[in-house]
Amino acid sequence: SESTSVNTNIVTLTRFLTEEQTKHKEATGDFTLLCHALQFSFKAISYYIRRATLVNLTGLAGQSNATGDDQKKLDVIGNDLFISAMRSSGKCALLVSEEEEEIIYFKDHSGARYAVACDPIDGSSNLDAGVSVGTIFGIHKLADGSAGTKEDILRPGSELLAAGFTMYGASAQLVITMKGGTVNGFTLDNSFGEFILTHPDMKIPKKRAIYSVNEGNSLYWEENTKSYFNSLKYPQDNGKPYSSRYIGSMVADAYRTLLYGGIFAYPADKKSPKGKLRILYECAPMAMVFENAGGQAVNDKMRRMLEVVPESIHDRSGIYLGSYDEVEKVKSFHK
Ligand code: AHM
Ligand code: MG
Repeated sequence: SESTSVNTNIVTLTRFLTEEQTKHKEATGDFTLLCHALQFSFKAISYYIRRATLVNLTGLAGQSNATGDDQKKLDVIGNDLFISAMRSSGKCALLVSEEEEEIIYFKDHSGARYAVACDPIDGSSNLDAGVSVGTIFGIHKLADGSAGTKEDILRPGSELLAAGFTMYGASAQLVITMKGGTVNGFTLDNSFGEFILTHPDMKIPKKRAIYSVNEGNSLYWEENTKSYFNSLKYPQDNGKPYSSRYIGSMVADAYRTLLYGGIFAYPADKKSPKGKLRILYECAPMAMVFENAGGQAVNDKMRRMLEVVPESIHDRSGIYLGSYDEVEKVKSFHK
């Protein structure tokens, strides 16, 4: 009504998922249940991150993870929360986590049809400073007749059923997209304990003069990488140079890029010839979000990121993702 400006017709993530499910006649509700478990893990991780400094959860856990990074206490908690959520959903057959060397198989879930890849807390070097971090996830469906094997997760991103991330920033922002669908953003309302649809049908601006890359690596960059970024900083014809923004949390840098436009890149270089970011739980889910929002994502060879097939579960790739026009420009420098 006109009498109040309070929105009483709120679309929660729960409502959104239910409505999505009814659009698919063949849907069994399993995917929705899996998403509810995901949603719970995001709320729980968000809660612990926000209390970290108060309850002695900053600092190292005293171990290294599968890929040799120092594990923070919150990396361990985030990973445990995520694994428990996936196990208890009963719908997840196998899970790849950045924090686990091997695939986790949930053998007791015979009817489970999904394979999930996740980075429970991405950007954890930022944790102790209270800077934004995030969780990234990608969901595949098992091949027909499969009980869940490595081959079910070593798939190109183009086959992802759903993907997205939650950024734990000033508020928790969840972005999710389904195969062939739109991109929708939700904000966690802490008092309701619900993710509320605040960014329906997100579209990345076609271009914007902002670049996001760790320039401390430029010594190791290949020539075409250097000339591309130099072209942004030293434009010809008296054009204005781009602004630079780099948080060092992929989720936060990508979320800003999604909203404002521009380019996020972590190129492969002479020091990391395969790149730094992981295909299954960093590059591919982000690429799906960006493509479904009208942007593009490519690897160093200018191949569509979603077509890259990982050779191993922790396989890495260089990546450029961003506005449609900006990625075209990236390509023109890599011919
Ligand atoms: P992590 O998964 O160990 O946290 O590392 C991934 C993070 C990304 O969030 C971010 O884009 C990148 O590493 C930053 O790396 P760098 O510190 O080399 O710039
Ligand atoms: Mg991580």
